Amino acid sequence: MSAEQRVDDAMLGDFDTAHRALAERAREVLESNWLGHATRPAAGLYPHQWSWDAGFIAIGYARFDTRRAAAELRSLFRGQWSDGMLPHIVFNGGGESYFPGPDYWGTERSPYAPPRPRTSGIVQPPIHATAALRTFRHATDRDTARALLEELMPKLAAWHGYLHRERVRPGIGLVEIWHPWESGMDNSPLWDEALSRIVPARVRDWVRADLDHADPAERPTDEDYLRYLHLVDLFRELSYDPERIRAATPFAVADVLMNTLWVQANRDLASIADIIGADGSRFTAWADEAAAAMGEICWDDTLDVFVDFDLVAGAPICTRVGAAFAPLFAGIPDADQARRMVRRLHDEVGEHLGATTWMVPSFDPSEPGFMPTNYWRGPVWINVNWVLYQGLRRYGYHVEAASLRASLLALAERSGFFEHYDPVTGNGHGADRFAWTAALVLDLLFESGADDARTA
Ligand code: 2M8
Repeated sequence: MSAEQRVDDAMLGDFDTAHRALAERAREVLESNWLGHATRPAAGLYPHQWSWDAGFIAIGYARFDTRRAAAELRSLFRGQWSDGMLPHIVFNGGGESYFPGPDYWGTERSPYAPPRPRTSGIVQPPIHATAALRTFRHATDRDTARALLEELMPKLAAWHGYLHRERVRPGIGLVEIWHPWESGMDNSPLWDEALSRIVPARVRDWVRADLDHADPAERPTDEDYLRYLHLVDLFRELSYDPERIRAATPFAVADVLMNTLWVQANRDLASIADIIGADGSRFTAWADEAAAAMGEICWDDTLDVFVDFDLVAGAPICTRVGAAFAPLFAGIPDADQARRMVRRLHDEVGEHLGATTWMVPSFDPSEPGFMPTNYWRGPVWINVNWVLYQGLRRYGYHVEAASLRASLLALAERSGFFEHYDPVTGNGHGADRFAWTAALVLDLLFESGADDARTA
């Protein structure tokens, strides 16, 4: 690594030697995934730019390189559609193999899709305003960061406008997803029942590029993929018209993690508006609306967590996933609910994984379908745990937060920067040198662990 690629010593402040080395390795992982205009999640498996990955990656860059964080977000918004939709993949022009690629998506059928860059036709969780605000807050050069906020404000407003206009049904107040890929937690057990109602697509001659790069036992099954493709085929036939999709989709879920990030992103967009002297009152109203709806629709008084709601079945999805604890991040639970959630976390994580760790796995280890190395059906993911860490701090659970941070840093130190980790062994699985893992480890390193301990 060249001298200028090393994380600046001054920026590493009080890091001890081990953490300094970890930060340099994380920085190097990000650098190796930098494509010149954006950061791919990982070589081979994910060669393009993904939407919520870009947000998490920008949060990491924000700690040491404002311009790189800005470039990451700017690059993603080059793929924004004219109706405000921010697609979940912005494809590179280079023809790297990924399935389904731009030809399969066929988004040129929509009058809103840009001709270039080519994109997918669905969304991912809206972490972008949060990433932009953190880029400003951590910037050493506030003028550059303020210019970024001014540039992004109309684009973020259009993105949130799309979500509120097209994804919030009147009388519900929650953003809905129309595809498991929109949640970011692709093969989570959350979707099993809803997907079982979907007829697998009859696609001929398809080749899953992901299986060239990953162990099939750690990926969704072909049956899952054919159902994912059924939904893509339907959306393409409907020319990606949100009104027609809303009326026809067999999959519509108000997801807890999506709505948590939506609430916080609206609060953060209101703060951005404040900083640049614009009116952000509608974003505050949207945050309040969704937070109240989560309290009414998603709080489960028996499980002591928030659960998803299947809008097609008209029923809650009482599946115990790690993301159920996410609402702490956005200040959604009241103090009593938060206390009950933390107690539940203690029982679930402590009992099954040992009292020394607070890392939350993607699926409850006591469930029969728990699979410790299969993607979103058990492994620990750093982004969900980063969300939980912020939430624990927000509610004053500083001891738990400090313990979670220490566990996450120890995991990366021991096993490297993997896409996900076996919660029982701590071994890394999925893609190695995974960008958001490196970015969020960097962010956690810059958080002052000493502050957690002091305020405990
Ligand atoms: C995974 O999803 C993509 C489809 O969008 C895939 O499996 O090909 C998910 O883990 C998702 O959350 C993530 O954004 C993406 C890229 O890291 O990979």
